[in-house]
Amino acid sequence: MNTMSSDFDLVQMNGSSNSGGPGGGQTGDGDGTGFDLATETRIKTKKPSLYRVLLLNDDYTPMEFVVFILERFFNRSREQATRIMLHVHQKGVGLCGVYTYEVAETKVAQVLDLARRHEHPLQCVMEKED
Ligand code: TYC
Repeated sequence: MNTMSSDFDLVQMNGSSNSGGPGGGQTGDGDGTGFDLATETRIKTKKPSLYRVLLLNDDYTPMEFVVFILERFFNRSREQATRIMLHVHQKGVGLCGVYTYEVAETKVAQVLDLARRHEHPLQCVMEKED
């Protein structure tokens, strides 16, 4: 699944008096016909949307398992992982990291898969940043 647009879509702009923008372009009545048939190809760059990956608290998943998850899938140090785990334990929800769509989706799937294989009810979700 891919809902993101590319960072490097090529946009063809046919018509007269295109100007400016990344990549520049060629304009002008080069053939003496009085028509400007310049074609500009510019590189359209767009920042990808970002998604928060969140862990949810529950009463059964062992604290050490949550710390392990944060170390393994979210590249956290033992100290960071412990702090995040305790935050989730106390507040009910906590931030693991912020990623592009497919990376976030993969991390959620990895967490849910490992939790399910260990028969822990740990829940992990992603939400779009504004
Ligand atoms: N509340 C769990 C316990 O007391 C620990 C826990 C922390 C569970 C964070 C899930 O996302 C979680 N064992």
